[in-house]
Amino acid sequence: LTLAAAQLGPIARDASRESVVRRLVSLLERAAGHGCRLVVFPEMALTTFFPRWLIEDEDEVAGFFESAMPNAQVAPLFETAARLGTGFTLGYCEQVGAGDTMRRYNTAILVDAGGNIAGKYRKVHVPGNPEFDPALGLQHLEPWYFDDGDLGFPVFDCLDTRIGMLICNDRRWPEPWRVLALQGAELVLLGYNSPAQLPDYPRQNALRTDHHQLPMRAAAYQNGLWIVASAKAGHEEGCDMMGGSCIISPSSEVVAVSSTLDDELVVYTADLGLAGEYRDFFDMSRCRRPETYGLICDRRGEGDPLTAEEWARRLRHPAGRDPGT
Ligand code: ING
Repeated sequence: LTLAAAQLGPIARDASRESVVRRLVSLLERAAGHGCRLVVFPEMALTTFFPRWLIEDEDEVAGFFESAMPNAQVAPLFETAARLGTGFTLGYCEQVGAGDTMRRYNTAILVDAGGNIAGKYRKVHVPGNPEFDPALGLQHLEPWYFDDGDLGFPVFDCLDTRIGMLICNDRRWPEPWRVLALQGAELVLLGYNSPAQLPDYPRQNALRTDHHQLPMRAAAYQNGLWIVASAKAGHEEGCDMMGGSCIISPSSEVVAVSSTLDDELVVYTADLGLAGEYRDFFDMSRCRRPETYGLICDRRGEGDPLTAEEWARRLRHPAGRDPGT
């Protein structure tokens, strides 16, 4: 399956949807010219990364959200996909309802080669601070704007493969990848907006690219997944955003990577069979021991060590086994 990460350069705060959609259509057409069947656009691909500001003008905030998808402004993208037979994933800001029951999500959709929406994911790990904090060098106010995703980590059968989607910060956590793999995903598509520097964590700055690639390389290997990760990159409204859009093989290798901080295609023809080969190597259904992993679901964060008795209680009746006999 020939895949592309369609990296985007910066999007200005006042950029019109029409101008952004023209860039996306151009990338989709170029990708189809390379034989791509599936193109991955970044997180929040229709707008600037506005959670870097606390915007009090509700009209401006509402202007960053889509309350219907597709809609008239993004229609050219869907028409291009159908005409070329090339699917895509698109990150955007989703508004559901209005007034007291309104919900807002950081969302990605999967659009199939016929130009129809085949799946939706809403970001689960919404990072940053819930309120403006003057002590911080960098505001990252996603929880101010977005509700936590409420669709779980669904998978979709599309283009003769099984696909999951994740968004940006999700990639840094091991759990979502495993939950997708446990449903047979072999390809995970992810968009991101990651600051190139973290003024509040300066010791991480030299490791930004490692901290981007490392969890995805590990996830690809440990779960037998192909991963396509697509950046919103470059100098956007005074903030430097990482590039490094890449395609990662289940072997853990970064097989293709972007070289600019602007609109750029990263293309690779993936052997999907490799996902199964690594899955067979680990043989999860034989070797995983979910009865020993319970703390992962019982606890959100760190707590007291379990005593030997508590471990024994947890392991007394593991599914299908009785160590006492
Ligand atoms: N961006 C960030 C990321 O994980 C983040 C999250 C928050 C980074 C606070 C630094 C500081 O790369 C997104 N869009 O999730």
